[in-house]
Amino acid sequence: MPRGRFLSLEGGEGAGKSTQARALAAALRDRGVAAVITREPGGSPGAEAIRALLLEGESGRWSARAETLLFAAARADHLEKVIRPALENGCWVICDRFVDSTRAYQGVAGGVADAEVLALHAFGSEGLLPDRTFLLTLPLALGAERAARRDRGASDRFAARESDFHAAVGAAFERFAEAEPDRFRRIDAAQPPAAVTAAMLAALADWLP
Ligand code: Z5A
Repeated sequence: MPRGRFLSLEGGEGAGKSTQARALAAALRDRGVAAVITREPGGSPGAEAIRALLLEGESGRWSARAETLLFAAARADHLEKVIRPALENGCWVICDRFVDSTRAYQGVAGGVADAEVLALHAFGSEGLLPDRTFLLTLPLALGAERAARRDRGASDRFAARESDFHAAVGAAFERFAEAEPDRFRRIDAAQPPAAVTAAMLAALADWLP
């Protein structure tokens, strides 16, 4: 059985990653591709337990180093229990955030060196990277507005951070995309949802049946 494709969606808050993960999975299934949607932090029972530790509580509850370790531990469990088995069964995996989020949030915006994040990823998750990563781009203010409308004032430890932090995250993602053009595809996420999904499908045309 051929291994499935591993796709990740990245971007700042409110970019539409969860919306597009669902839409992309439906579009792939329509084309006869078995697709599994999952997310980070979380995706397996153990990683979902770590997700609660990471997202709840005071903004300063964990240092960036402690967060890096927690995200890496959650990812190791998620990969072992969900992502790898699905890929080995021939399913395509659509993951809402993956290691590039740790590189952007804890790394560039949080001050942890990229080499340290990648060393932990090598240990915890054998350095596995997605086959293709969609970077959903849109102006920070529009993303914050969408997320605020969805969350009606409630925000987690990350969404509550200052706009400088979110700007650093956005700039980091742009740099990663520039550095790895074979893996990344930039998608304009300010378009209507159906146009965003169509752009992602077009960027998968080389692999679609
Ligand atoms: N984090 C980290 O620091 N390090 C890591 O390694 C990882 C994560 C893996 C997880 O939060 C937080 O953890 C995250 C980074 C950090 N925090 N931040 N910021 P989460 O899992 O709760 O949520 P998220 O990943 O941050 O999701 P999000 O960015 O808030 O949302 P989204 O998935 O990108 O967007 P959405 O929910 O699909 O859409 C938002 C709203 O906009 C919703 O009402 C939609 O109906 C609407 N929408 C979506 N698309 C459109 C379009 N195209 N037009 C108009 N409206 C739209």
